[in-house]
Amino acid sequence: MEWTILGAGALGCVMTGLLRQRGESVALMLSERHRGHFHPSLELITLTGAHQLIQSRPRFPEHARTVECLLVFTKAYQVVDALKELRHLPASTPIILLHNGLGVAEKVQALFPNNPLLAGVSSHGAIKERDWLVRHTGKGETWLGPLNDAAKTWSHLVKPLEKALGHAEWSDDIALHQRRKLAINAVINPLTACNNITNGQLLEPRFADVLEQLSEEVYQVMSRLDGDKAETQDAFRRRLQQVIELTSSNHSSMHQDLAHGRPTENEYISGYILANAGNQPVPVCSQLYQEIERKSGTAKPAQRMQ
Ligand code: KPL
Repeated sequence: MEWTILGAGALGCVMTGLLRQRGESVALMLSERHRGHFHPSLELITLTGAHQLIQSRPRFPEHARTVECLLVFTKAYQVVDALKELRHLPASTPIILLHNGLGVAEKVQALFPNNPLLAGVSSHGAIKERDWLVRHTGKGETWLGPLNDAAKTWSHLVKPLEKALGHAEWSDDIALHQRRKLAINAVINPLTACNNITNGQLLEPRFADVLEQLSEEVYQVMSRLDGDKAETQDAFRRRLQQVIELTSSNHSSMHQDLAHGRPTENEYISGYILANAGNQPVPVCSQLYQEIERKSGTAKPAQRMQ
């Protein structure tokens, strides 16, 4: 089976490299802006600092009919437009969404009602140094699971992913993993983006109060959504602290998006918290949401596609 990667950003390219290193067949689905410019050799800087040239097959939307398994690594706000280009995707082809945040899957399900729809949650670290040069910055976990009934028979996909990534596991409740990741992103991403800091700088005493207040707001909203599967507040704090420490030298994806004048995933991260807050006051989350919206107001729609 051939994997097709949609979204040649940092994580999409690192995954391409890791799968190719294990002998998997991988195609990269490219957009119009790459036509005629594609450099077929992707360069991957591994965790040990080695540079490796990675070969993958370039594909364009007219090849959608031949896609066997689609891994979607585009940003949350790009997913629907990118998938609309692939309307000839066979109905049997599984679509695996790996973006940050929530609120996209429902739209994809409406576009492709018969396809197996899955979500993936990955904590691998990746940085795009420039086009076709990516650095793998951290090994993480990868979870995969079904978002509709048709996807329930696709658990065998984790085997090759586990070989390539070190860890990959199937979860029948992938939505819980997505919400847990979103809770972390809803704290780290807007705070680092608004304050122009690395993830690790969040542990400086000057951010202690705002970090505590935002964590509390996010925990209260998300734990209500998780119901009896909710983690304790202490467990959430420990997990947050661990992610901050593990990614301390990273700039969060939202920080990078703002810094490069790109649109952000604000709507799908902080926007999701606001939309699900009900009667619970979320003043810090709301203020950060507005600040990100204001700061990213200059990002042009034309920059939305990778
Ligand atoms: O997922 C991330 C992101 O930046 O989007 C974290 C975990 C915060 C790492 O930077």
